[in-house]
Amino acid sequence: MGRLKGLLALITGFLWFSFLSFAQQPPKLSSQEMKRATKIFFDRCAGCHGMLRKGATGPPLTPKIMRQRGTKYIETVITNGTPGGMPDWGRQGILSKDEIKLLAKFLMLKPPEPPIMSLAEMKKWWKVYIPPQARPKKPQHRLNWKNFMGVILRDVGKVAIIDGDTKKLVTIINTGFAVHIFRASGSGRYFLTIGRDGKATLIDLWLKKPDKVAEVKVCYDARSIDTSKYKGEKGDFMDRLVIVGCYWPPSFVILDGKSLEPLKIVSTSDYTWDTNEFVRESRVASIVASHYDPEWVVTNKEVGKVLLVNYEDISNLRIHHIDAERFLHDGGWDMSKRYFLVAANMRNKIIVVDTKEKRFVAEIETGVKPHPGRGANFTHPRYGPVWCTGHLGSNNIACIGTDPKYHSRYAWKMVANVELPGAGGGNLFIKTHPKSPHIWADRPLSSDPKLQKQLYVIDKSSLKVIKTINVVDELKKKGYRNIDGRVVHPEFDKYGKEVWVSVWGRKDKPSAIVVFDDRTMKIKKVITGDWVRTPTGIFNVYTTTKDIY
Ligand code: DHE
Repeated sequence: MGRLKGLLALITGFLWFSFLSFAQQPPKLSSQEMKRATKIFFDRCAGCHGMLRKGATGPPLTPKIMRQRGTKYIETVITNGTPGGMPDWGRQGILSKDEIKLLAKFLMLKPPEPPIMSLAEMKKWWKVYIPPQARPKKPQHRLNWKNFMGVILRDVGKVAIIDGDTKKLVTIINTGFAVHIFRASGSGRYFLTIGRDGKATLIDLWLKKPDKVAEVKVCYDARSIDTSKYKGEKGDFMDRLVIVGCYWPPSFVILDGKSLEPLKIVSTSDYTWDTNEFVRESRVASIVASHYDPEWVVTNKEVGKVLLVNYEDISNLRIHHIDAERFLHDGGWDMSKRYFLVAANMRNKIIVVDTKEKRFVAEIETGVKPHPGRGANFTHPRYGPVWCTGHLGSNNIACIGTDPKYHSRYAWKMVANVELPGAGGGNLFIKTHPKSPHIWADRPLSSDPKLQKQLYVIDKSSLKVIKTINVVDELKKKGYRNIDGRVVHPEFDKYGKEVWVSVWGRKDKPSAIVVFDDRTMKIKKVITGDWVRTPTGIFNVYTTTKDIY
């Protein structure tokens, strides 16, 4: 009996050994295939899994894990997605069968080490189209520029500026590959954009026809940008500096605010806050600019630290490191702009940092993969000031009390949990305005194609969803039969009366930007035309400048 057992163990061991040796055979790719696969991976996968594939918002995809899974399994996942938030690239028709096969093989191999960029290399990309001294001293048009809306036309490498008062297109500006966000300078005069390709542009809204006055590429992969907003006893820094947060190389870069000349690179490779392990690819996620201190709040994603970067003297840069949680993603200010709340989305938590006392305050579990955008602030009759977030993985909008002084019972506790109708998560952004009784929420990442097109209006006092709007169906009723896509990023106008939203359609078809009346919740205007291609984020100058959300 004992001998038989021994023999069986030997055979099982041999079979496992043969299986593993077989599973670990790396495929061969020609240099051209490698180049093509690297580009696809960069465009579609690196944002969530990291260039070095160590994982963040998405799981790690190291060659060891991938070879154990096998190419067939990987192809299935890339084609069909997962309930955890992985997009169904194949089913959506974004990646072809051929590309999926190539990617699956690529993932079996060691990731190529991406290049680094020096200040001198950045300067080769740097262009000033109109030097600061040649720019106008006052606006050269009579439009209400503080109510301009910047709209990202993602896949055509452009942004549009639309006049919020008249809803007319002011101009379209070439910006480069897949702009991610707009931010406004402290004075509001300049709009800044950052592309996934690390290219930043500075747009002067005072020109007769607003246009970019400077641009520069400071990394190969980026998601965030902000400016210096502080003006007070410690100096006037309004519009003087810009910061770009990079995914690769993992770093942030400080630039001159009026010319975008790159001034300083700071690496964010660091040790995890808890286990003290070194992470080469620890990337910069969200950045906000303080209104009360010459300081940026910078989130160091993979190591889970919040950095308070004092920009008073960039040659003697002071950085305060606050241990928080992994992996930090998007976040925003509470109503007082003293506390910064940010998602640690792989731990299902919101982290609170006090920028006045420069310390960690609390962590709150809110739902599956919180995704606040910048969040939504309002004063509730019972709980006082609250800040809310939506979730990628669960269908709830959670609100947290943010006033430890006068509403201490509720501070840093989840005081409300509003359920969105329909199963699953998929919410990306929520937005409100102090003058509005509502919070608006989208759901573009739902796996249900019907829910991807819906908007939800939540009443701030009852904390209930009072209306569900299928935007694409509403457009059809109005005769816009060809407009289709995911509905994304609600944004209020300056006055809190309108809510603008993008219908994120296909690149080869015109789509629409839809303006709702906030009070009646009905469509007020449909902005469409051949130029409206793949609209995503929409940003109002006034609310972005003042951080009203
Ligand atoms: Fe975003 C904000 C990262 C996918 C549109 N996105 C942010 C921020 C980060 C981030 C770190 C916060 C910036 C800040 O406040 O300084 N986004 C990422 C990713 O890593 C991710 C998950 C995957 C990727 O490969 O990029 C990703 N984001 C998307 C999209 O697919 C969206 C919908 C369209 C697009 O551009 O690809 C998208 N992200 C946005 C928008 C904001 C944003 C519109 C700003 C929200 C705001 O109101 O401030």
